[in-house]
Amino acid sequence: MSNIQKKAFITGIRGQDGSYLAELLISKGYSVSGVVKPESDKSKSILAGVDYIECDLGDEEKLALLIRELKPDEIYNLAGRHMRGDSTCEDFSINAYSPHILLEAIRQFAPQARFFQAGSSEMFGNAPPPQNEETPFHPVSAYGVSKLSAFHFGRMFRESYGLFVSNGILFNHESPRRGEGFVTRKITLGVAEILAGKRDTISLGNLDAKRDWGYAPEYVEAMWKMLQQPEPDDYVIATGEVHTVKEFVEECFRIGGIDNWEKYVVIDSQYARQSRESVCKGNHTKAKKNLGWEPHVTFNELIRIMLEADRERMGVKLREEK
Ligand code: F7E
Repeated sequence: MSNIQKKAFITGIRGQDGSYLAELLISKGYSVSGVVKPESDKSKSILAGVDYIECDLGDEEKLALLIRELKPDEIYNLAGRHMRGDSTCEDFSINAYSPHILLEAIRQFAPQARFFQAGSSEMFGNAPPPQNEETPFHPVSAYGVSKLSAFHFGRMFRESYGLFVSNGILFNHESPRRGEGFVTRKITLGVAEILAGKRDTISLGNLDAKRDWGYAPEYVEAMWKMLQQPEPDDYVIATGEVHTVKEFVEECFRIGGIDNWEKYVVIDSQYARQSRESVCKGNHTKAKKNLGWEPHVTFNELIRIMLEADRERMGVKLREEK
């Protein structure tokens, strides 16, 4: 990097990915700013050296002003709303339309900026696995449709206006910072609480659901790499390995040293998805070839990292692996 400090701007900076990315960029010498919801808890996930700016992602004027004043070198759009059964028009708009607002502001006020858009494997939906960048999208959820709209806005600004826009098509990625409503964290936290004697069971939806789960800090590294390329492009970021929720549960209880996991797991239909679930398994060959990116943390290591962190939060240690 040259002596001039690069400026990065991140939406969703307090989320799992945003916080890891901010840490990565600070370690690389960037000045980092990011938007947070005006009404959000000010004490949550504060990182030294980051400038947190209150701005609603639907506020076109303020976003444009921020881009005009900051003139960031790199913009990472990680903000998103998880849309399950009870999602709203506002959720859809945050996922689908805020990228358009940002891109329009970049076009007008910072056309040299490089833009990363966080897409999702849910854009593939029913497309047969394994999916790569050539696989036709076939979303089967409102969330997938919203993310696909953002993807196309990105491509459109790249092709029509020559902006540097790269889309990451991110498969599930987890960490100790994952929200507690996601299945992986629900399981690791649940097992840690069982071990600490704070609960007796974990209630889950569908144990047969399959996911391609990777480790979030590696996925934010891929985002950064995309914006360091000579040309913008779109990349699948995935492990290429699929596991069931049941396998995650079994492995988590095993690492925790608890036999007979079935005794502790309750199936509760309120946690099952209403619609048919798709199977996503990503092929990251292009990312490996162009970005030199590949995942290193295995399924087993991911679970151990997450369980260890949840155990530590409860002040109890995990047994050593034989
Ligand atoms: O579900 C099954 C559930 O909620 C994973 C987001 O990052 O990845 C994430 O979305 C699987 C599903 O994540 C429970 O049916 C079973 O098959 O952890 P999740 P998600 O919906 O895959 C995609 C790629 C994104 O882009 C999203 O932003 O686990 N499952 N039992 C359960 N899921 C939950 N939440 N709770 C259960 O009790």
